[in-house]
Amino acid sequence: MLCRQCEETIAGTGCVKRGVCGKTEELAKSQDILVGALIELAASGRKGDEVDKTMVDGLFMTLSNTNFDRKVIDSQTAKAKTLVGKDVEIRCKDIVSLDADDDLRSLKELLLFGLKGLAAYYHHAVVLGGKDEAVTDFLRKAMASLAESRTADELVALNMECGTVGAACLALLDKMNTGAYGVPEITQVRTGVGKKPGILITGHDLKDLEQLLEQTKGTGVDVYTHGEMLPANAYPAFKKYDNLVGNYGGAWYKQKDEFESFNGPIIATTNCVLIPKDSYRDRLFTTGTAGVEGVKHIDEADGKKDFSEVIAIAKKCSSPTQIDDLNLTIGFGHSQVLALADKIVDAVKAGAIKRFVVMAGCDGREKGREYYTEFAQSLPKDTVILTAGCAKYRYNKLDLGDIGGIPRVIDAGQCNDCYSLVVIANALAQAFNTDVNGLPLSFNISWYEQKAVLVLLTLLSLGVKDIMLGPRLPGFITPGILDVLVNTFGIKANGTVAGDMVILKIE
Ligand code: SF4
Ligand code: SF3
Repeated sequence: MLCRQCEETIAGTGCVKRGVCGKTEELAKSQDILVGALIELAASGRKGDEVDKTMVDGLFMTLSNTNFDRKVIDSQTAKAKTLVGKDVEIRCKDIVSLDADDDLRSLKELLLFGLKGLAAYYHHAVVLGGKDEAVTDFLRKAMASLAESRTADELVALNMECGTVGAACLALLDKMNTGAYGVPEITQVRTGVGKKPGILITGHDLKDLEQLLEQTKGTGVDVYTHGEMLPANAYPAFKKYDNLVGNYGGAWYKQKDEFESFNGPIIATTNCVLIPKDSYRDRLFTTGTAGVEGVKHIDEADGKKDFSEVIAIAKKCSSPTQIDDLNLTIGFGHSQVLALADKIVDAVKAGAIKRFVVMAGCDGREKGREYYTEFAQSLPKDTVILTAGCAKYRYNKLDLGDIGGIPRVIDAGQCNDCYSLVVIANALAQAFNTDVNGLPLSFNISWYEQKAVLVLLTLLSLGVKDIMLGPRLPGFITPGILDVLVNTFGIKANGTVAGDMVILKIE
């Protein structure tokens, strides 16, 4: 195996025997074959809802920390092959075989990983009834291009198009989320625990949360959010449930400890799910594209998921062991921030806010990521952090205060809500009659998986320059392609983990 699609890949170059994530050689092979089959499906020219669903689900399943169940991956491959209509010979049996030339291969990997992120975000929108043929048309076109001979210029253009389509997809997702559950409101979320038994729900899928809240109503079982589900607490549709009592724990990589101490069942709706410890394996459930071999999976039937088994287990469990008891302020989607826009613009004009720093993206387990906590702490007091994604867990429990009532950490939500950051940045640019690069705005993005690759391509396609990317540059980027990223977009590596630190200084 050679997998280097995430930031934690071994030595920054590639997992070869077993993934840091726990992926085995056999599973990696199955996933490569699935990606190959999806490329063949795209190249076959077939279209239609079934083709698109197979493509979107299949790509999402191969995202880091999403599906560790080889049977599920192999059956998705079989679906793709059936749709192609013949026993296809899969040309791309592993990612490295995409191209002989290192730079071309690097650009194809960048595209493939961006497409995985795009498929994942599109999946979230589709769950809520969203549809945009521009996304699925592009997915098919770009997947097919991976098996073709393309020049570097053509591949750069496809990567930029991936970012542009990504922006449209994130806008669609924003529309679906707010259409279904209302506009997020500024909300205080408690992290302490109650005395009742609880169910912990993690991942990004809001529809799963909705169904769980409905089914746990009046059962005496509380529901807590974890990881990327934290922002759900800000939606009006979920605030009306008394049984949604707060958020438990932190980012995905802490789940092995936090799922254990939660004491009750856990539902993993999407990435990031880890291979569980035995201590909580029996009370872990997956659903949707998430999966772990030997862990129960809850399927959808007629648009509904039945969580009764989870609720029955919860009733027999003790209440969660408290980790901390804080209040987190969340819910700064673009509507809330735009409502505060005049106040923010006045604060900038008066010199009370000197700079905004986008610290969005992913969290991860490496020690070097403490940099993000230290960075947030050391920022001058007249600086405001804009965030989305699980990166926020590095500093959202610090009390960084406010500037004249404007909090110094403006949390727009999940990585799925990165669209809000784009809307906010554009609104600021308009207010100051400049473009995003002309604002007192810096980007210090931390990445882990392929949704972050898509968000990065989206920012580049929108013309954002001088992004600081860390804690380490992608292992699939060759020196030649890095030169292109540095020269064209001013990308900088903070290299916190690799040790070659270029620290972003905000003064
Ligand atoms: Fe390694 Fe990341 Fe691939 Fe897992 S997803 S095998 S950690 S590169
Ligand atoms: Fe986090 Fe996986 Fe990326 Fe959604 S949950 S941001 S790492």
